Amino acid sequence: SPTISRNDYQPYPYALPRVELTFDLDPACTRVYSRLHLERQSESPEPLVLNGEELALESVSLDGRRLAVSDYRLEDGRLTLFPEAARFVIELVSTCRPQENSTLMGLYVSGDHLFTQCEAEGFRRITWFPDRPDVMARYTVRLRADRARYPLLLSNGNLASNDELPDGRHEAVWEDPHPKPCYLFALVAGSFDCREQSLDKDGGGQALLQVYSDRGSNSKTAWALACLEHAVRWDERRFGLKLDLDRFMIVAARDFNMGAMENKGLNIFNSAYVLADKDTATDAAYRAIEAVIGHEYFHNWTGNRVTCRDWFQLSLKEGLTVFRDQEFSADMLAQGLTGTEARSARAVKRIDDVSTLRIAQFPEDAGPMAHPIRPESYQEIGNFYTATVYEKGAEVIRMQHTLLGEAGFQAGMAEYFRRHDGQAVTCDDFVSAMESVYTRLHPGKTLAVFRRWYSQAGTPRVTVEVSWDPAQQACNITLTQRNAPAGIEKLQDPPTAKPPLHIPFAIGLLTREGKPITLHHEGRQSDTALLELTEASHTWTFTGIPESPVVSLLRNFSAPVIVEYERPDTDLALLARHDADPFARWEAGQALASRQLLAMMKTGEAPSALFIDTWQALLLDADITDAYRARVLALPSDRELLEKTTPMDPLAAVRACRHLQSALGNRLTPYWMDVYRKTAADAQADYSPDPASAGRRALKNLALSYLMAAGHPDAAELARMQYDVASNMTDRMGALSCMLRYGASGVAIQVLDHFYQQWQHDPLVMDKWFALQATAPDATVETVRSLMLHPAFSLRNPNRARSVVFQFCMNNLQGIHGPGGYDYWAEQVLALDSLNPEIAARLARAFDSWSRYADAPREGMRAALEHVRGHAGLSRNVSEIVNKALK
Ligand code: BAL
Ligand code: ZN
Repeated sequence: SPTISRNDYQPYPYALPRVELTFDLDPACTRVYSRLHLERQSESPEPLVLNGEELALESVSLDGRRLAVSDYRLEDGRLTLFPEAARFVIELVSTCRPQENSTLMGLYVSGDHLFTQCEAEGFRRITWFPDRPDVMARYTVRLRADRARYPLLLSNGNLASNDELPDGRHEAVWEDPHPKPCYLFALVAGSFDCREQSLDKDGGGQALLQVYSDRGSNSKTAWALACLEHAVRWDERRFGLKLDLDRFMIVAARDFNMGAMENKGLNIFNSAYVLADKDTATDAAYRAIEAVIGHEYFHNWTGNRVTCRDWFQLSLKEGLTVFRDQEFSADMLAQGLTGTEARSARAVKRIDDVSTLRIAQFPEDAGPMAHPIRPESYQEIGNFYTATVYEKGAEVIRMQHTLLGEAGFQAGMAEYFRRHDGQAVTCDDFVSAMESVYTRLHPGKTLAVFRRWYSQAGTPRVTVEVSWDPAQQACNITLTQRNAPAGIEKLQDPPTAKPPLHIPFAIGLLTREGKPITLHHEGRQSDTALLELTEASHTWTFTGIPESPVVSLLRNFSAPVIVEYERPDTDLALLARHDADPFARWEAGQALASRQLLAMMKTGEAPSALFIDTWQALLLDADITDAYRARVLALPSDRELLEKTTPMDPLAAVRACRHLQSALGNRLTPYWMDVYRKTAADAQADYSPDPASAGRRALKNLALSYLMAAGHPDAAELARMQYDVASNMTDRMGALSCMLRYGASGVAIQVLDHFYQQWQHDPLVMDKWFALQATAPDATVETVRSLMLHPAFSLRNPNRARSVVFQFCMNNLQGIHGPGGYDYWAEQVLALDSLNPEIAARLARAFDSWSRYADAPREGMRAALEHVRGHAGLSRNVSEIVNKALK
């Protein structure tokens, strides 16, 4: 496949002020009439190139004159016309086949409905068009369909008319007042329930907020609508950004490749991020719905009002919008709290986000798909909706927030919109807007070095040296950064030079009693100092430090780096108990736990008294909230541990995690029991997803898992009882997953069967049922094969494929690295590739890190990758992934 490079960008030679589309909707064959009003941007004639895929072209006219086949060129997904005039109208008629479209890109059928997905390059599967984000147009869309089958016809913007047509058909006309790129186009046709409310817009007027979902599911959309309102209010309050629409619609789809899509005014969502009630959704699902609804809503400004010039700039909208949704979620968790409580509530979100970054993005940055947050090249853009572009992209925005402060960052945002509202721009444009404020706040300083975060791949390593000078009462801290080649950089000869990055590195110092020491830094006094490392190495001196301090490093995870610092366990234990920065405090406990796990893997060593004492202290600390306690008492997952080992030995990682969980369960039994009994006391109370109640349930389920892991004689009974009396899905799932993980398999099978009988008609709950079984420790390839034979299984539905195939391949280390695992993976990648290349390519990435494994698994994974690579007719998506993996 051809490689597309960022540096080859050329502006489109035509402006497209207006687009008129008419759809004769039919699942078997939909006919699309398109009128494009074009204006040449250059002096002399230029060929007009339109993109199209899987379309049948019926006719082309130029200014009303039908063109002969010899008047245009049609090849390789491109339709080229040769207009002479500077302004003209092209009319195209083409058809597409939604029913046959299993890729879920373009126009497709899900259930009884029709949906579209256009980002990144799906619009070309609907009609011939300049399918690139820098061509922005005003759309008028006329939808015609059978009224009985498709009573509701939605598109972007405002409904201009809805009229009857002959033969039981009807027609809706939608006008979108906002110019947009075609990737933000959407249409929906079907029969839905709708929950709506009107909202007083900031600055006057009313807007209608609507959530559409499958008939019969209206009782499950109250939370989604509430989240949407919270998101609107939050964006007004925190960013000063107002809703610019009279109508904002969310529609839930059962078949959806991603989480959701921010189409202007008509968001289409995976139903997993819309539907919730206490019986079917867990606390985690409630929070995820809030995050995704926030994310898509926030795109209305960061993505839609200002969009990307080209797809290399994807992080311009995604990194920024993830940062915004993270802040939204953190503010929602901290609502009504102040001081330490608010900080620890926000830290819970930070801990979860950093854990995701470390599990998904750090390995990506260390593997064959490593790329800067602004990639330099791609073969298939669908492969670059990555943890790097999204999550590391958000970290890069967060660092700018840290460097500028909240007020400075908001001033930078205002400047960004002042310069670029209504435009398609680059990541550089964003940094320039921020830099204009940064330079005003810090005369003489720029973001020139900072910009390298956009062009360098790989996770920087920062080495820390600390020395204390008793004579001077001074503490010297030296930070040294190392940026090793990553991904394809490793193949370059000579290796790419990687200059230093601008790393904001927050630190604190504690006394040996765990008390904070005030630091004097850059004219400010605080317990936390922000060190800005812009060179390879730099030393800072803090004076007035009366004793050799314990250093708290990378507070609040102020930069996406790996810290290297040798220190005794006793320092980590002290920080885990006393660090005033709740993130760094969690981090210290995790570091201590990781050392225990690594020692267990090497020598089978039992956990130290210091470690047990630390966990006991955390269990008894009266000053921390349940949600935060549930985070600090949890152990690193087997996947996190695996990332820390060289070569990677998955089965040893699984064993060590299990062993430590059981040892902690045993050694601290009375405490876990006490926590369990206290937190279980209100199990029958009315369910509420609020953070305090959810925190209590998280702690309860954690305590239960320790008791189960320890094989406590009462634990199985407690789990069974919790399942039986559960008033909500969090408690039910918590109990069931403990039974599957640690309990007697006979009981687990019985309960799974009960669960199935109860919830078989709810697809999202069935996804959980499948996933629980695919991730059970004793699940083998035979287990997942038999799950795939279940009548409710279908590879065509991405949520179902994810709940079985992805869960087994990516989250069941024992299963996938067990007998037949690699062959199963290869077989599923190929089966999915023939249906849905985007989803197949995501599964194909499961073995990105194959070369870091010990001999036997490494060779097995390589053979499986080679098998896939050798398959004839691979999609561009999968081909790019496996070829890069094997390079
Ligand atoms: N733009 C694709 C889905 C999302 O990131 O919101
Ligand atoms: Zn997004």
